[in-house]
Amino acid sequence: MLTASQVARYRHDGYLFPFPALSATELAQCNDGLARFEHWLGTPVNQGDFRWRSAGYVFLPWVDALVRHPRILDAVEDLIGPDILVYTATWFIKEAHSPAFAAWHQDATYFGLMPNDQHVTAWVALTDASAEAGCMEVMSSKGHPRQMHHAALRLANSINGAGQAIVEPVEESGTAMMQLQAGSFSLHHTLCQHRSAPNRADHRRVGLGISYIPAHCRLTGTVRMCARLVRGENTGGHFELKPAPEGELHPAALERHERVYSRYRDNYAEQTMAHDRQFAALAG
Ligand SMILES: O=C(O)CCC(=O)C(=O)O
Repeated sequence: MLTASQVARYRHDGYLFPFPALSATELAQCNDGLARFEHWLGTPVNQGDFRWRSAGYVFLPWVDALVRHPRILDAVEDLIGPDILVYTATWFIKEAHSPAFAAWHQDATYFGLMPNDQHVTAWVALTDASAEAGCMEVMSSKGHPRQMHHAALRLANSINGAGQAIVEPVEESGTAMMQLQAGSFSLHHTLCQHRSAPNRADHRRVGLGISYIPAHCRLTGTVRMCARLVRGENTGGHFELKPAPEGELHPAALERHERVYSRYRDNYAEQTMAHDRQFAALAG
């Protein structure tokens, strides 16, 4: 699906967009599904417990269908090969006129994946993500992606779990606003620096960030993470694979999600400390 020049651009810049994915019917099904989910939660996803932002494909069949969408997987396959796992998927929702934002960061920082340059995020817009609505802003890696020093600052109103930010000088050049229409998606590399501003629009900005990795990836930490095989073969066998949900909010699937989420949290906490140690050693 991607042309050779698109793949070359991704390798150089670390991002690509926009790509149409969902039909009008599929988009409506996703937005209806999100409304049912939030009705069940009794609160918008972004105002509920953090666990509900994560790995919705474990207990919601329509999210499972979304992370397996052929148009998205075809593009991802062109970047990371035919054997594909979903490492996690995260809701990134900003209410209309809300202060939610993301500081400059790189997704690789607290994931603990090896190799650390294979993970790609497909960010799927379920409503328009314009600059006014706080779409992602990305910075070109200019052909030299590298892991930068972050701190889990717990920044107020951060859309990212650890409220993390890059804490070394960021040279802001070669940036782009990844504006997306509802139903389309962008791709960004795990070492791509990105951020997003508050939503100043009159509508809710809804996105799902789907983290794809090649099945040969492993983890550097001690936690055996869960993953969902979405295409090809489980060539590495380093993750505990999770099946499709039995049904929407099925008790067995919800129980499985607790395990998936707690492993995710444990790994994230371990990796946060590992990142701090790695950069303290470099400084010292
Ligand atoms: O949705 C946003 O504004 C930020 C998303 C993000 O940080 C990501 O997809 O990695």
